Amino acid sequence: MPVTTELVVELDEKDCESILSLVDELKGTVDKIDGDAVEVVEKACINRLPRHLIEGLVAYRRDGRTNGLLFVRGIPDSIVAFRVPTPTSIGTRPYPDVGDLLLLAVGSHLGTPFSWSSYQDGRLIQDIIPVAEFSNDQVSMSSTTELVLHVDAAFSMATPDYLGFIGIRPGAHPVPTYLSALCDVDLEGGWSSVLFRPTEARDCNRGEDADVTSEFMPVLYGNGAHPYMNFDPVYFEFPDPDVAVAVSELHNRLVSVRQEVCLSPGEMCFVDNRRVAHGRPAFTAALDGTDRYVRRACFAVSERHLAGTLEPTTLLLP
Ligand SMILES: O=C(O)CCC(=O)C(=O)O
Ligand SMILES: [Fe+2]
Repeated sequence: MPVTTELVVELDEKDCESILSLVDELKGTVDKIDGDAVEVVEKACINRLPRHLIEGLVAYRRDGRTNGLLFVRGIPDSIVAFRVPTPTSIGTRPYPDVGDLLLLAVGSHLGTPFSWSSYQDGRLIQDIIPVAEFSNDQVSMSSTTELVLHVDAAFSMATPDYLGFIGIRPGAHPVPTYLSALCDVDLEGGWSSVLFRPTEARDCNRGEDADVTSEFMPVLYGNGAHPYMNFDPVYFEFPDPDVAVAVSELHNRLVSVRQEVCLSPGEMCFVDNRRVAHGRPAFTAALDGTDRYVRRACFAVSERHLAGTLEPTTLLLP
């Protein structure tokens, strides 16, 4: 069971009124989300978001002692923005809408949103929805397979610092997101020491014809008592058998501390993608507009390490 607590910011009626009027203004100004639009959103938010929300975001960014989760609650789930049907394919819904702008207005206080040009048409805010053609895959659009605990873009220079999720619809039978904080895992006892050494991690999911790519990085890194993780046991395999065994032990321990979170419409969750793994159980998708619907964005605290690869006008990586 998790032993640490997350940060929660509760918005009251007045807070919500001011945020929603800000987002309404933005809706009239921003007709796509790219580098320029992100700047417009960031400038519009200066002195406009509730003070305790900003304080919560700053505390979350600064305080490594919490478990790496921040929830922002209180946006009324009755607002029209959350009555949109769940799309059944990617790239067909109006973009941006109020949900996108809410996630961006709040999340941009943690970092710069970015994505990959090949992912969901290069949209900075992606739909986590079941899509028929991906049902059996190990991707956010699957449904019949469990999405195994992982951090996004592990073993990469572009590992996001934070992921932002906003609930749009829980689905008729609510489907949770699994969240497992590394600080809830007991790393004592020597079993984890091999994970702190740089090791070969082979990307084993690129299809049969593609070259296998390897990275040499540690699975756990940073402070020994409060480490970060490169964890994605489905996409990466480890030729060193000691590492493979320890990764599987880490997986079991992350499963044993995992929490299940169902985001209600308008509820936001920010996840420290280096300290908290996420996943999702298998579920049956109806594909009729009523399925679970979450949106997601990746944030980088600093773009310096991405300079030269992150396209500044689109905020996309190749
Ligand atoms: O479906 C979920 O809750 C998580 C999906 C996921 O892994 C992601 O969006 O990165
Ligand atoms: Fe993910």
